Amino acid sequence: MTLPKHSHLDARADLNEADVVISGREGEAAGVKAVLVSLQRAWKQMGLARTAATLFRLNQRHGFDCPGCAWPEEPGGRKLAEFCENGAKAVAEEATKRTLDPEFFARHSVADLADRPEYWLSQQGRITHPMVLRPGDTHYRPITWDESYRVIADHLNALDHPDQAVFYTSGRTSNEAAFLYQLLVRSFGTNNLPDCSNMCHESSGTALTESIGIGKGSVSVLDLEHADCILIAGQNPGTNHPRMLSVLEKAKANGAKIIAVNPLPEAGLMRFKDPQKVHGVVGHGVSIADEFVQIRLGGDMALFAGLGRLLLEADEKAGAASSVLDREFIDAHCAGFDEYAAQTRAVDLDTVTEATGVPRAQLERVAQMLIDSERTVFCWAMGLTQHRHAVATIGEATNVLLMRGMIGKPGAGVCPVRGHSNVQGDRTMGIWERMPAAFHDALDARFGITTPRKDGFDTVDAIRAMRDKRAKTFIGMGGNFVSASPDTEVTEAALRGCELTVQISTKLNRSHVVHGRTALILPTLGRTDRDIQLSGKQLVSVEDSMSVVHLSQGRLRPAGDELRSEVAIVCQLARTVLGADHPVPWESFIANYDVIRDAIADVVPGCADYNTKVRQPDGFQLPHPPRDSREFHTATGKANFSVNPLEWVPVPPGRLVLQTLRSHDQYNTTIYGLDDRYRGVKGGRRVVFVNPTDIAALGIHDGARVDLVSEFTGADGTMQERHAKDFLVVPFSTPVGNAAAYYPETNPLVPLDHTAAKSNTPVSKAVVIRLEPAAGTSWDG
Ligand SMILES: Nc1nc2c(c(=O)[nH]1)N[C@H]1C(S)=C(S)[C@@H](COP(=O)(O)OP(=O)(O)OC[C@H]3O[C@@H](n4cnc5c(=O)[nH]c(N)nc54)[C@H](O)[C@@H]3O)O[C@H]1N2
Ligand SMILES: Nc1nc2c(c(=O)[nH]1)N[C@H]1C(S)=C(S)[C@@H](COP(=O)(O)OP(=O)(O)OC[C@H]3O[C@@H](n4cnc5c(=O)[nH]c(N)nc54)[C@H](O)[C@@H]3O)O[C@H]1N2
Ligand SMILES: [Mo]
Repeated sequence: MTLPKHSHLDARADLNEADVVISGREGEAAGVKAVLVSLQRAWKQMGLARTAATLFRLNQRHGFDCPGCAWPEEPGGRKLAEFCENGAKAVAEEATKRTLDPEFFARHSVADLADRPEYWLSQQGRITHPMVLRPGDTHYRPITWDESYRVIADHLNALDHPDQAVFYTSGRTSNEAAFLYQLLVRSFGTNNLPDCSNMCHESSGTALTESIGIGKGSVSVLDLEHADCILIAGQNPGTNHPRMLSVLEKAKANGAKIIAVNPLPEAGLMRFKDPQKVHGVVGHGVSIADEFVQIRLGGDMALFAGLGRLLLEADEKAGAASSVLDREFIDAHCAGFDEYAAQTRAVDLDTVTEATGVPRAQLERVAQMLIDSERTVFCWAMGLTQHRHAVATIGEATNVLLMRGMIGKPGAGVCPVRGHSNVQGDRTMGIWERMPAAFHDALDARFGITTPRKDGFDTVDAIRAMRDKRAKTFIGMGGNFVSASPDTEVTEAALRGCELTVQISTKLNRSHVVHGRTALILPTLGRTDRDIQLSGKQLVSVEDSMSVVHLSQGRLRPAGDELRSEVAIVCQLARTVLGADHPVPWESFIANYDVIRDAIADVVPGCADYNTKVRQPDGFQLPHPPRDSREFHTATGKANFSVNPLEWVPVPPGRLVLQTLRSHDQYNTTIYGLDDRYRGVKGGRRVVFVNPTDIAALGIHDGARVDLVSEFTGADGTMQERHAKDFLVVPFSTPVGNAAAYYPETNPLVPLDHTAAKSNTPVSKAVVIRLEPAAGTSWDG
């Protein structure tokens, strides 16, 4: 396979990456440096007045919800500025004063833009006008809103079947817009609602639904603060959920022990300085992890199975009076324990050591910490969800909690830490290709419509459908489908094969320049922008990672008069596509978002009285039967122990297993800058972190320039190769055989068909690669 010349996939296009510098890593996360870095960014993008107007309203009761991540605000007295470096960067990125108007598009052809790196695209500013690219055109041109709705309606209504259209959602969309968007899509006649969650926490939802009957976390911030043991696996909170660190610090002050399970010694897991506190400005900060378990990629299932075995053994040893297992809980609330215990007693601890790389003594220490703890929380993110055996891994982690009765009591439970600020809310509102029948029934009854019941496409299936021309229209409600999805070349070809691609966006990204025959860009308001409709200023609502729903209100002057709210875009599009006699009162929704919330109250479980409850000072928490009353709405009516054959990720000889992850200076596909302070990288992103032992074994040296070649055996048994060119080798503390490099530069290496069992999530954390000398170099060059 030869890689076509794509300069956006090449190393040095426009970026001066030759200047990348590897220096000392910062000893701790956050601290005063974080405040300085974020203020610099904020001033540069927003200027003084907007900086003052935004950073102080971040996550405040009358402010807007931070578009950074889904970590909850602390209830009750919120700090004056719930400050976080990466939250501030996310705001600066959205509230930037830079704008990107029709003249910009007249200056830059689409071919020119397609040659630019993602970083450059995202730095150009907020999009100000609806733009169209007609077949044969070289440049996007302005178009009126009415005309753009007409173009979309003409395409959609000309399809042979509604299932030929794909409606993607990213996780920043408000509850109100998400509810209306799925209503539009289902009214049109399809469940093709793939979302970023398919690539993110889908494995958590699948596993938890099987185990405890609901796919959401069971803890709140207070539970974490009062836990006495918190295990954090596959998550880098210092970069991706920085506000979690102050909660961990509080938990530690209350006596909690923290176990970090990660292949990398991530700065935020090791040391933390709270920028809100005096010791954050002086001194060395708090060390976070009491136990750092440096696990091999994909070793977590074996880790939890090994811990399960040690707990069972300890229970037997303690005899009749043992409190290691919570027998009462198991007997009253669980199913499948005997089968689980039988399998787990037979787990071979040498296999566990081989799969995890964790020494037996440490495994025993961690088991003892779990035994000693009365209140345990497990937190996790992409390090667990993006593996072939992700669902089984999360099931195995949940087993360990169930054994000890750690669900549905204060200070204990499961905590999948969500990514996008409203990804959980979007799901609650019906953004899912497989909503349960009861949800459809409620929609149908409320609006007098008949929604289709056949499951729709998730992200991977949507790419396959577009690739095979079974789908012809792509509409994206936010996000960057082209760059976030696996197998970049395949995904790009899939999008280019569409008749129409539409991106409803705040900022330019690669999905605007890799397009269908006709393409539209529709500029929309973000979280920080004020939203004024006929009835006055509008509020929207969002749900955080802990099921708390609350309001968000932006206050900034939008980047131009032509921007529309996501709600307005959906409703006007719906009217044009579905016609004047469609029974849903679309116009009434635009004028006053309370009307949308009244509909949500009638349709979405747990949302009765939505308009009132969401206006309570800290919003309201959605029901969660295991958390609230130890009820488990599973097939057995109980919490299920899951039993699966043990899987891990061996490293083939001469190869490395690569994880693709985030730097400290990006938000998913939006690149803020080229530094990764906490990992000691400055000025470039095409680096691959490799253990020094592997560097020596492969006969290369620090700073060698290499191509990454992924190897994957397809369903037909043939070996496929994929290439990503020109990366700099950086020695790093990662387990032998395991490497790491940044997403999205490495997405071309992730095979579309390599997905997690049951959740179909792309396996972004275990890509088998080999290293080859980059063009113009040799192994000693
Ligand atoms: N600033 C900022 N904030 C963000 C985002 C962002 O890009 N920038 N993205 C948001 C989104 S959408 C999400 S989903 C979250 C993502 O938050 P994270 O899940 O923290 O993101 P990743 O960078 O993918 O990091 C994965 C972590 O898991 C570890 N890991 C990888 N493989 C394994 C494994 O097999 N086992 C174990 N135990 N650990 C492993 C990695 O070393 C790394 O520390 O963050 C959200 N918040
Ligand atoms: N290899 C690899 N691939 C991955 C991952 C990985 O770890 N490794 N992580 C996966 C994960 S966890 C996720 S969540 C996905 C992320 O996938 P996406 O959510 O699709 O990607 P983002 O980069 O977050 O999308 C950014 C774009 O959203 C638009 N946007 C921002 N704010 C708004 C808004 O308020 N409204 C609208 N309409 N648009 C807005 C902007 O135009 C911006 O360019 O990527 C996945 N892909
Ligand atoms: Mo995510």
